Amino acid sequence: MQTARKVEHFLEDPNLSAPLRQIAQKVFDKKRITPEEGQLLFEEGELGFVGALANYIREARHGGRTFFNRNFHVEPTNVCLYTCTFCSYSRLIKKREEGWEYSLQEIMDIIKKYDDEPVTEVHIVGGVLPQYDLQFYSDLFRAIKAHRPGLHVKALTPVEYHYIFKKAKVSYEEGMQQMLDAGLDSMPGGGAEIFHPEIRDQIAGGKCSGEQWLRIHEIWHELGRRSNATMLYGHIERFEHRIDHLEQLRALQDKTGGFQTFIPLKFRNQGNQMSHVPESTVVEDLRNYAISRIYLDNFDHIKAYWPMIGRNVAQLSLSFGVDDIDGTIDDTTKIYSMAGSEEQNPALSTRELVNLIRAVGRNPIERDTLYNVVQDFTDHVFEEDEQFKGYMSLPVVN
Ligand code: V47
Ligand code: SF4
Repeated sequence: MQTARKVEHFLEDPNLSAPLRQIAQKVFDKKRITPEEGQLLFEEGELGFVGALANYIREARHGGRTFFNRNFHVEPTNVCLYTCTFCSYSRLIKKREEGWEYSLQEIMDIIKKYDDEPVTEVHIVGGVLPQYDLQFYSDLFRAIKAHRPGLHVKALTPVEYHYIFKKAKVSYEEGMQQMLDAGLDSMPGGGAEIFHPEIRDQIAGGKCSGEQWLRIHEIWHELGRRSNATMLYGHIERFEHRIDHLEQLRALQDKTGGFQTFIPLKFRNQGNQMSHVPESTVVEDLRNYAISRIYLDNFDHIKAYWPMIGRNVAQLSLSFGVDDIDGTIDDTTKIYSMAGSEEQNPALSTRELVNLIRAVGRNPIERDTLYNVVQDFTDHVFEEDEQFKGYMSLPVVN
């Protein structure tokens, strides 16, 4: 295996420092690296080095398989009472009259538009406003399940849950049970940002703490359900904050095993309060994917969210530890295009996505939200008249 030979080469490389060689040995032996070693990778690990280690792990786990799913996003509102400095939905940025606030019926009308589409998941998340409370979301999830029982509802984050449970005066445990009963299937990874209070207090506008975010996921996992995790990087955080974040996710995953995929989110600097903060380079984005893959040895998947980093970097990421690409999308949400992503109209048909993955020598596999294989597109021949509109979802806030 070529990727293994590359790692073996590092074990003998006199130009590498002893601590970096030791990390390569650990990766080769499938052993866990420590927080100090993670910090060292961020400080000294060159792209070629961390990339080869991450690719070795990725290929050992998944070979060339690259997962994607067909989903669409619904954002009930793009106005928010919180003041996250990186977000274009924040009340400091968005005046209420500039936004939308959909009723339950309007959301159902959006969902019904996909009735004839081969989508398997709806991803629901948006700003936080008082009318979107526990009752509203319980009614919404029930209405979706009544209309299309097979559609997987991946909805809301601890940011909303913390807010709506507090407002309804129910405990996290009671609240998550009510969501489960109403039809919630899984939780997306948003709202994590950076857990460490030194950074979170400056950027996260008074929303739930890192501890609360982790606790709500833990309770959800204890109910036997799955969720994702994200990290918003490349702004005012330092490497030690990224390691702290990854370490807390790894520790919770040891406890519950409930996380499915980790999605690093590159900070985009337009249309928000942090426009003066420069964005990370592509080299740093790829290093961050790779080090995340190396560090999170108990996560099955690392996902690239292509609307945010662009198609070319998404293709590159598949050689730096990423095995999962989100998703197939409709241009219905705006937060990343508003935040400065080069993908201003991020629609990608299933055929385009499959070709994007194949073009870099990987095997496209359509999955459902829980990573059951829906269809292997490796050798699929698209018919001329085959209409796969498959939509990719755009962001989500929180
Ligand atoms: O938590 C907001 C981020 C996240 C900006 O679980 C920004 O499958 C960069 O979590 N620059 C929401 N990022 C998106 C999200 C997500 C996306 C795709 C798939 C899944 C999943 C989850 O978007 C927020 C926040 O970290 N965000 N503004 C910005 N200016
Ligand atoms: Fe609101 Fe989420 Fe934006 Fe923060 S990131 S302002 S909680 S929508």
